[in-house]
Amino acid sequence: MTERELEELRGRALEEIEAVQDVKALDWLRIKYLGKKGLVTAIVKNIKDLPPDLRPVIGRRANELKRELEELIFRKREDLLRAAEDEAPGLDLTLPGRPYELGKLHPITQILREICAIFERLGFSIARGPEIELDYYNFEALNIPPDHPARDMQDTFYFPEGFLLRTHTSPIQIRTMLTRKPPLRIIAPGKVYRCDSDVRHTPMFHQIEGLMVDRSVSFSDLKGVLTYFAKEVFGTETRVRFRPSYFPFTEPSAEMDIECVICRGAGCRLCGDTGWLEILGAGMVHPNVFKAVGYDTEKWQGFAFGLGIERIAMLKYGIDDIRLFYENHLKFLEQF
Ligand code: 2U9
Repeated sequence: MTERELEELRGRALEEIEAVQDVKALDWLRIKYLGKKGLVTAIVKNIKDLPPDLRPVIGRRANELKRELEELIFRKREDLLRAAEDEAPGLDLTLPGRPYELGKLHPITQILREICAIFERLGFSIARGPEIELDYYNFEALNIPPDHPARDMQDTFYFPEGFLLRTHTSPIQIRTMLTRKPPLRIIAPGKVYRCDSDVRHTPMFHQIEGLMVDRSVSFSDLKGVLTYFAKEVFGTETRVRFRPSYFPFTEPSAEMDIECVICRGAGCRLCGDTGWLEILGAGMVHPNVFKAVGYDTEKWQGFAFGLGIERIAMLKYGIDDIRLFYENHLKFLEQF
């Protein structure tokens, strides 16, 4: 091996590296020159066989060449990889965006708002109150003393010191009457709690109650307002009827039925062959309730009503299991 031969080898290597077009071919070149049996490697290995006077100069040149080729191959590899990247299809900004699902309100919230809007059109305003209530506002002020049988049907979760989870939204009306003078027209929507659990009952459900107090409010006002409400929710063709009933906080009391949404009065499984579905309770506010809030029963009269939102939603949409509202299955919720 002479210095000239070494220079020729360098020239060929540089040319070949320069000409190479892809990483794989470059790898083969690296093996050809710098691999275990590579051309440059062989020179370095065989230095000991050269005449002693040539050894230092050829040894140095061969090592320089090895480093030069290593460096060159490394750079060439980077260039080839970058070029391949530039050619690859990149981000196409003209592609249409990926669609995403818009969220929507829970069906119970939708119906709750729809019903509130109906009563707002009749001049009622929305009132709210706490879900953790005092026994006094939830029961006593509503003419339900501690030994009253109505307490049995409205069992709930009790906290110490007279607090409980409200069993209806009626305490909202009590609180409103204690802080406002009549006349008033209010709607009290919200969550309520009872010790009940089956296909028609969940331990938490939603109610809307209403209260109208004025100098001369009669049972016919009650009938007019609630008939309008039923026709707005279930359609103007829907017939209604009132039946006598009992609630501790109203006297007289009634329940309102609508014509069955399935059989339209003919009789079917949903309405138990009666042709009618019960949708709410109502009545004229009991004098004891007015007394509890300090309203003069000689001057003021009022009607009140209460309904369960889940029940209305189930009848309106033909849902047969109340628990579906709280299982969070998107297939169910997406339908509303
Ligand atoms: C005050 C005075 C009177 C609210 C009323 C009903 C009749 C009624 C039930 C319907 C189905 C509850 O959700 S449900 O289980 N409610 O039948 N509620 S009268 O009467 C009041 C409320 C507040 C101060």
